[in-house]
Order: sequence, then C-alpha cells, then structure tokens
Amino acid sequence: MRPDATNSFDIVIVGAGFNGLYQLHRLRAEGWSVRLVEAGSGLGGVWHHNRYPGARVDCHVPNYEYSMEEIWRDWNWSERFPGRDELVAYFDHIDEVWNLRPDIDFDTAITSARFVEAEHRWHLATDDDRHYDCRWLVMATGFGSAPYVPDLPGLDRFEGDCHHTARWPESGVELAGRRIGIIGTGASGVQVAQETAPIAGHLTIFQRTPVYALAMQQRAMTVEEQATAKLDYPEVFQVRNAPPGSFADVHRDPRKTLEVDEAERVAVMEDRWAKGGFHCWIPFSDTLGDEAANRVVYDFWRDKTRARIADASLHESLAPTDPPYPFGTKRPSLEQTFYDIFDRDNVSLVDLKRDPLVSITANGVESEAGHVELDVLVLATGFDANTGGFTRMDFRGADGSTIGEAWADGVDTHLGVAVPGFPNMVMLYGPQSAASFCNGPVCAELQGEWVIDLLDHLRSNDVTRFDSDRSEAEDWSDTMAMWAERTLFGKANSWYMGANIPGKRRQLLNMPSSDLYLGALRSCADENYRGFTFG
Ligand code: N01
Repeated sequence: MRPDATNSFDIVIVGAGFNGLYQLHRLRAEGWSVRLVEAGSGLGGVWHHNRYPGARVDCHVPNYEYSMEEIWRDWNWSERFPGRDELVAYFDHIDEVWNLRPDIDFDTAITSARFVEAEHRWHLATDDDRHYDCRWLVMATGFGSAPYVPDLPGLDRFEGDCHHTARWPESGVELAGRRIGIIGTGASGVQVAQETAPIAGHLTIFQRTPVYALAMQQRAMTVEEQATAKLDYPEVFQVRNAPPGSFADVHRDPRKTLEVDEAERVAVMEDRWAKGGFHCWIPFSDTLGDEAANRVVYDFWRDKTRARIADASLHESLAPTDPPYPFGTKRPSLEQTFYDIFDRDNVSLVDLKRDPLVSITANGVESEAGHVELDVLVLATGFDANTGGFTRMDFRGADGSTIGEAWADGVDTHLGVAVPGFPNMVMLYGPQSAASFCNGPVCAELQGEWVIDLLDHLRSNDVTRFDSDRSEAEDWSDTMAMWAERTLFGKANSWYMGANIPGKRRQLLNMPSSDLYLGALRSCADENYRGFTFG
C-alpha cells in the first residue's frame, strides 16, 4: 500500500460529524496540515446517514449545537427537537462560517489502516484504491457508524423494499398506502413508526423488547424567542460545558428517591414529564443505582404510558406490569405519537417475545402469530455500537494484528482515547469514553480540546510516536466494570453493554458520567499524560 504523494498529512481525521468537524476547524487554526475523510457525500456524520422517515434529535435546543457565538449568532431552529433535514442544514451553516469543505474528501471510505513502524506513520487505503498517509490519525467515527442487520432466517428472500434505517436510500422509499413492517423498537423504530402510521396502508410493528419511550413534548420555536434566549447563551453554554456537563438545564434531583415523600416524588416526576425529553430519564440521584428507586420511576412511566393506549390488551406488551430491564438502562427514546398510533385501525403489534419470529418470506414476515404480508420491511435494528466502526475495517497496529484481534477478549482502551499497540491514533466519542452520556457537540468541544492539547504537546516535544500502557488500559477497563457493577446498566441487554450483538463480549462500553470521564482525562494530562509513552 503506497500513499499518494499529495495525500500525505500531519493529521488525517476520519468522519465529518460534530467531532471530526470541530477537530478540522481547530487543528487547521493551530497550523497543522490536516485532511478530513468522510464515507458519505455530505456533512453531519450520523445525521447524513440516518435519513429514515421521522429521524430527529433527542436533545432540546440549545443543547445539541456548538457553543461558539459565530455559529449560533445567525442560526435559528424551527422546533425544540429539530428534525434530521434541519440538522443537515445546520451542518451546512457550520461550513459556511468555518469554510471546511475545501479540506474534506467526501465519498471516501477508509477500508484499511496500518501503522508503519519504520516511518511512525499511518497508511490508509480507501474503497476506491486511493491512499493517504499521516503521522497522527484521529478517528471521529462516533459510536453509531456500523449498522447492525441481524441474521434473520430468510431475510435475503424478501422481494419487497427492505432497508436498514441508517442506510435509507437518498431517493426515498414509496410508503403511502403500502404494507409496512418495522423490526425493532429502539429510537429509530419508534420514529419511523410514528411517522409512517398515518400514511401506511397497514403498519406492523415487530417488537422483541418494549422500549420505555419518554414524552418528547415537541413544540415549534420562533426566531423572536430565540433572539431573547440568545442574550443568555454565553452563560447557558458555559453551564452546559461545565460539570456535570452535557445539558444546560437537565439536572437530577440530588435526593434519594425513597427519602422524598410520595406526593412530592410524584410532583417531581410530573414536572419532569411536562418538561419532556431527558428531563424524565434520571429524576433522582439513585435512579440508575438502586433497584427499588428505579422501580418507582418505572411504575410512574408505565402508568403514564398505559393511559395513552386505549386497547388494554396491548398494555402488557408495550408497558408491562413488571419491568423487563431497569428503567433508563437502555438509551431512552423520545416519542411524540408512538403510543397513540396503536389506536389506529391500520396499525398492529406483533410481540416477538410471545410469538417469536419464524422467518422472513418472499412477501412478508412469519411469526408464531401467523404470516404478515408486507411491501416494505424496515430494519430498525440498531448498530454494532462503539466498536463496529473500528472492527469492520482492516485496522492494524504496530505488530500487524487487527484491532478486532486486540479486542477479542474485550475492549481495553486508555481512557477511551488510545489503544495500546495502536500508536499515534486517537479516538473521539469512542469505546470506553463518555459517548452517548455526553452530547455529541459537547463532547466534540471538551474531549476535542483535550486531544488538540495532546497533539500540541507532541509537536512541541518533537515526538513522532506515542503509545499507551496496557496496564493503564486494563485499569480503565476495571473502572468501567466497576461502573457496570455499581449501577443497574449491567442488568440490561443494551448496546451500552455490547449485548445487542450476538457473540460480542458483555462489558460496559460507555462511561455513564461525562463529568467523571472528563475529570479522568484532565488528571491524566496534569500528570504529564500518565499512561502514554512518547518516543
Ligand atoms: O437501535 P437500538 P436504534 N429480532 O439498538 C431490535 C441513537 N439514535 O437504531 O431490544 C428482533 O436502540 C432490538 O430489540 P431488543 C440512540 O443513541 C438516536 O433504534 O434487542 N428485533 C431493538 O428494539 C439510540 O439508542 C436517535 O430486544 C431485533 C431494536 O432492534 C441508538 O442510536 C434516533 C433483533 C434496535 O434498537 C440506537 O438506536 C435513532 C432481532 N434479531 C437512533 N435485533 C435520536 O432520537 C435487534 N432487534 C437522536
């Protein structure tokens, strides 16, 4: 694999989402020669690829955007939880302000990455046989870049339109009046379901595990109200980016659930429900740590949800009496009309726990409840989250072994940014970081600045190679395991635990506290980058 002379850079960034774009903007300003490569044809990372009907962000304005005034000054959102097309337009606005496109190669999927020890450089190859080389490799591929298609019997026999939500065709799919089936009821499945129910001939939702979807409380936003709010944006973003981090205005009640008397407890939860979105995720300090406390919140959610579903025969499937997994230990989905659509004559639910899937057929889905004929099959089956973006690539470190081999017995990283044996490479929003417990743009700025400081440190000390200690990485994995033990996350088969992918090692892959995570990064840097070796 020989790099093209014109594709030789100090730094190559992979991925044009919030993290990659922030790096490009800042590293260019710091005088590095830098190129960003992106597999898609546009900006936005997951927002470019997830163009399925109904795709929308689950963080309310202004939490899910960059904090720099030059970006927010002239930008207004039309809704409190913006839709995918508006987010893509926001990325184009970022480009207009920062002029990023000249330094980005679109439609460039990296298929192979090798560290060449003799040069202390990475050599990268693309799917169309182009080559890059760089001293430092910044992987900003995020946690959800590898769609997961389960090995469903007969899937290849289906003759209708079949698409994974994260690979929805750019030209769209004809849905009106057609018989649509959705497999999967995570955030993607919920959004497709509520969007397609009003237009489908018939919609069948195949659910394996009930989602605990929270009320979004969506509303339109005016330019005038945002002009007033922007007067406070400098302080708002300061609060958002400071510990505990991630949201300017979502904070858990510091009390323990059962220490609060029942009437007040209900009032706290009602207030959060009315505010909507992630206000309802972790109402009290012990919601995710104590089973009895967690059950109180589950019961509140269950009763709220059942009140929305007129057909009581669906209650046990959609909002069971007892929780199949603790509340909040899978990433909550936000819904607008998801629980209302089951009142429609053209919507049915197949509960795959009760009536398991038998096979996909040429014209539908066969379960133990019978055969459902379909024109369109939507696979809302999620991602090989956190690690899939690395392991699906031929990604080889200093001794020539792949990252998949290095992680065969479980993921070990140094603080979620470096992998022992994979020198000169940093990960942003990667496995064992706070990804998904820290908003994308927040993490892009905070973890991103830490990486920029590390790269400056390397440059000012004439370092050409860094690696990370295996023992430090094992310590970090022990810390992650302790968090799985100390919280209820280990009790759910979630993608946080790697448990949505058959055969993947079960371990907590995201640090459930952005505050503690960023603190660990800071103390590593303060101790002269403890756990890194420089040469
Ligand atoms: O994926 P998921 P997603 N047979 O893994 C089911 C972000 N996101 O794409 O729970 C039958 O959550 C699986 O069932 P089970 C967000 O962080 C954000 O929806 O494993 N069903 C589950 O119901 C989110 O958490 C937004 O039993 C099968 C579903 O498929 C993350 O992306 C929007 C199956 C997968 O749910 C992933 O969400 C969308 C099988 N063999 C996504 N295999 C926003 O709102 C899997 N399933 C910002």
